[in-house]
Amino acid sequence: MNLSEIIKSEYNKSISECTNEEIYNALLTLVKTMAEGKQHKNSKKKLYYISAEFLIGKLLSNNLINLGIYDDIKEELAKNGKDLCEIEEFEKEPSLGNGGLGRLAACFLDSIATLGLNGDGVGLNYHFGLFRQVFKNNAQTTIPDPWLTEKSWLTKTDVTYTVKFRDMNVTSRMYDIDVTGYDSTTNKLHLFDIESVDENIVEDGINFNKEDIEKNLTLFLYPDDSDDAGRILRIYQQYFMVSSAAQLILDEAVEKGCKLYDLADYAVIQINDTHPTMVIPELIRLMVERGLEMDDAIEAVTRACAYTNHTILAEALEKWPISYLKKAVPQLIPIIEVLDDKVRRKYDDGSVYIIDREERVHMAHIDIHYSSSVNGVASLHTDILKNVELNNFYKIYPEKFNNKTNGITFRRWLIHSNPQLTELITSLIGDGFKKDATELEKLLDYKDNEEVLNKILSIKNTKKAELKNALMERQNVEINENSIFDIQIKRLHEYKRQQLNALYIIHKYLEIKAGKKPTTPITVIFGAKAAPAYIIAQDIIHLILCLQELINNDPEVSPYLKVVMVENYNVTWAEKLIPACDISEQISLASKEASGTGNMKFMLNGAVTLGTEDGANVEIHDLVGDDNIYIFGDLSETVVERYANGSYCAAKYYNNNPVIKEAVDFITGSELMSIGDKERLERLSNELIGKDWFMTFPDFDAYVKTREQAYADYENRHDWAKKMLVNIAKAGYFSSDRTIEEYNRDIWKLEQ
Ligand code: CR6
Repeated sequence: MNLSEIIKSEYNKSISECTNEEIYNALLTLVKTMAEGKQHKNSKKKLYYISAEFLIGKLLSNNLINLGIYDDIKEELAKNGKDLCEIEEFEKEPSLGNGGLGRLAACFLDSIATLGLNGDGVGLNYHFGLFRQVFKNNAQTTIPDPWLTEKSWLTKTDVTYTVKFRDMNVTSRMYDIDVTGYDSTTNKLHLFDIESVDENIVEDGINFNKEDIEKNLTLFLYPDDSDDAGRILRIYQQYFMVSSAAQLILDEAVEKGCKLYDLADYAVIQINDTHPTMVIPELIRLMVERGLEMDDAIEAVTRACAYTNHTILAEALEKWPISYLKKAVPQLIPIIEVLDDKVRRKYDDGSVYIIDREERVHMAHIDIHYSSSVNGVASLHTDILKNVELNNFYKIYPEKFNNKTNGITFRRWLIHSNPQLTELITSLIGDGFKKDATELEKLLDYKDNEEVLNKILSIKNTKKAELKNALMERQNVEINENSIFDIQIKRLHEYKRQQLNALYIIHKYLEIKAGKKPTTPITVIFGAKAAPAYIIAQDIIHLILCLQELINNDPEVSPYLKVVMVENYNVTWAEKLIPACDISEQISLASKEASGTGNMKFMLNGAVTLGTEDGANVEIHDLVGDDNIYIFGDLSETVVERYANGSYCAAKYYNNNPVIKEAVDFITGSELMSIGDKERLERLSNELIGKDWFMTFPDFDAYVKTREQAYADYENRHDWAKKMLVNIAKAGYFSSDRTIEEYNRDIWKLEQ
């Protein structure tokens, strides 16, 4: 059935007579029907990508593109006086993720389907997602972010499992979202949920009774874990996810004739960060329950599992007190004790034990001992894991460690979000790059082609004008489309150093006040959510919002400098911001950003990176060369060393560097900042002077200097356009198709 036939049968109307909502619903039916016809044939071995987050974004355009009908549908609608972009507005973006890890999982699903691999995602159906961010009085407030509507991409299935907790049994039900591959087969994203969840228990922002598990289990992603009840709720969620996943995996394998001991011939389980770790003891438990010897079950599960580490921040590696696990899932304790005991018998080194002296279970340690692969997500990150953070494990299992540099799907981050650039590229080098992204290198032939360079600049201008309009429409903020768009969008975290960017803004503001005006005006744009329990992160948002108010209302400065923080930054915002960006801020403290993936999206859209030698920036630098990136700051070895010898003293920098002192003092000392909350600003200032754990001060001078250099170079539009072109041309390496091919070649080994 085509679109008009569906509309005829569902509404008994023609396209032009329908409301946008009716057309949206009809498109859902069309896509689902087409996707159904392309289901993967379900070969013997299957990948299960288990993740607490899947930040999938809106799906309509993406599905139309992947099914090859985007242009036709757009045209058909236009002929009938309808606009596909307006219809897309009906779709609510599911906020089933937090940041890069969740978006990575979504890009991976796209590439897995595109490469025709047999692999599904498994996660949870959070009703209110992470949260919706609303700014009030220059601060972040949080409310639920509902996305489930009567008609959506979600299909309720008949698959249900019983999940047993200490104090109750619940029934999990599987809901499916089709994952269409680009010109390829369709896979599934399975999201589990329970029917007893009650959205009405949420009141006053995102607060709810954390102990009422039957009613709260799948309300939110990452519920506040600043108290015991919140932490135990997270364990309930994680176990609910993995117990459902484990039952699904075993059922599907057995149905294909698998003997439990041979699980690895039928299933490979990618554990995305530590949240799904309990799938290991749960699978072992289920196998023993079904008659396998414990040792055999452990071996079978170890062969089938693989673990991806996404962080070197020690505080982000989950460690659950045994007492908490006992409260929620006591059935796993004997298994975890056996796993720990085996480690203790083999190794003397207490740092690799699963259960530590304080009776806490180190989830990553379970993953490393009991999976067959451990990977980092960028080359530098994997090196740091091997040589520093997980060195004791690397010495035991050198063969398990491998690197898989992250990637992004070009279907969403180029074809969908930047059709103008896609069209230009296609007109120059054909459309082979859509399936083989390395073909983008052919663009290098046009490096000195004036006409092409001008077109690239003109597309950037178009995208900047589009963003200007979106900001006006959504946030009633006016920006100058002829200014330099300097953008930092990512979760708010001290290690990502939005505070460094904010200090630069203060410095620049003071310079302009003193009469030193930039040649081209500058618009600094932020987008970031902060975890509700992360106070300093909230304080940094507060500082940025105060600077926004102060600077934008200062008639002396605002013609030259503007600050904008988009509210509720999400995938939909990213799709508008990234194509419009001139300078991509990737300024994390070297050694702390495992990879970053925003950096790749910006590069692909012709933004030039201003960054530290961290995460995948290192690989971007290698690819584009010194002339096409702005690198500054201390190297990761210096940083690692400085932490190790405990020599860093922020106050020394503050006292000895007048530029730093001036910028920091402005936060609490300037009358102009009285628009802010004194407590918040003082806490932030004290944190910087007294601690500055992520070492913003040592990099400050280099940051200012390099940023000024980038702004100066921007003035030569011809040379800048060349840098843009080189960045686009070299982005092919960061296609998630490449990443997934590597996962499959080295770890999954699925039929293609
Ligand atoms: N925050 C890393 O910090 C990486 C993504 C995906 C992160 C980031 O550098 O690009 O994972 N880590 O690998 C975690 O979420 C733990 C992230 O998204």
